[in-house]
Amino acid sequence: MSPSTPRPGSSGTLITVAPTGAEHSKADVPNLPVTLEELVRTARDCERVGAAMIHIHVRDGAAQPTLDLGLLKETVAAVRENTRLIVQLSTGGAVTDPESARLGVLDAMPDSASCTMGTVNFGDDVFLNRWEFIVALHKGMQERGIVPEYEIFDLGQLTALRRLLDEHGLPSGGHVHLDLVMGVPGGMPGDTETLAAALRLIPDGASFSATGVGRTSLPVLLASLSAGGHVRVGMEDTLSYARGERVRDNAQLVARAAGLAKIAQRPPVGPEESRVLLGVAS
Ligand code: KMH
Ligand code: ZN
Repeated sequence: MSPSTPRPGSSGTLITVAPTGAEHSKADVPNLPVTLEELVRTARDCERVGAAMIHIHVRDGAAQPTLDLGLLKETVAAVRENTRLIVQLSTGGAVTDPESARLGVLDAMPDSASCTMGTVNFGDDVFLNRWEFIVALHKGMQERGIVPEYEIFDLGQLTALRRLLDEHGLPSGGHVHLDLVMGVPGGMPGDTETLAAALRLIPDGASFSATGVGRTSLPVLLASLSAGGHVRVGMEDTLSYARGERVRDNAQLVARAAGLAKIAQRPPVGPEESRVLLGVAS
């Protein structure tokens, strides 16, 4: 399969919204959705303008990142009640979260969960993902029927993904989907050349999306659309809509991605079609 050929089922574009993340503070970013009510409203708004999946980090009552299992379960239930979006929980959490709590996220039984494929410098911090931990996440998802999204912060992590699949088999659902997270200071740059280089290393038959952090958001979005990929947007990854203009809300970013996907003749696909694409049970 040529790298620029849209992969199976990807004649349309799956848009994921990552609305919150673990890095921004509510004090600095007042429009960041942090409460359950704000998150549900965001999920509905983003579904309305073209998102099919939501990548969730939750916050506690003080708006701090948390992996509290009760809150995660409540969040999964609330988003399912109010939308048809595919619910993906982050197992990346914050850089300070212990492995045990990150593995515990799987007990909230989301449709999908992230699985980062290696350690990366993350600005001034280190986002630690040991091999044994990656294997534990992969197996934990196989056992629970959760569909992973493999998060790729650097090119060598695609080699690690091949090793994981060779040694431990296909994920639940039988389909491999990954997300290129580009432009993190310490990871791969967010540009077209690097995205093209990544395509050579993506396992055959896998689908991919891409997200560009900060000012790489638009170049990565356009490069991924042109390469037959899907896209992730949201305030986890960027707070700037245009030069000198802050993001109003997550739906603004999703609406722009949906518009560009239509222009690219690869319009947004809804949650049902995206479930088929990713192998997520309905
Ligand atoms: N918050 C970052 C340290 C993920 O969600 O899986 C990791 C992250 C990746 O956001
Ligand atoms: Zn995340």
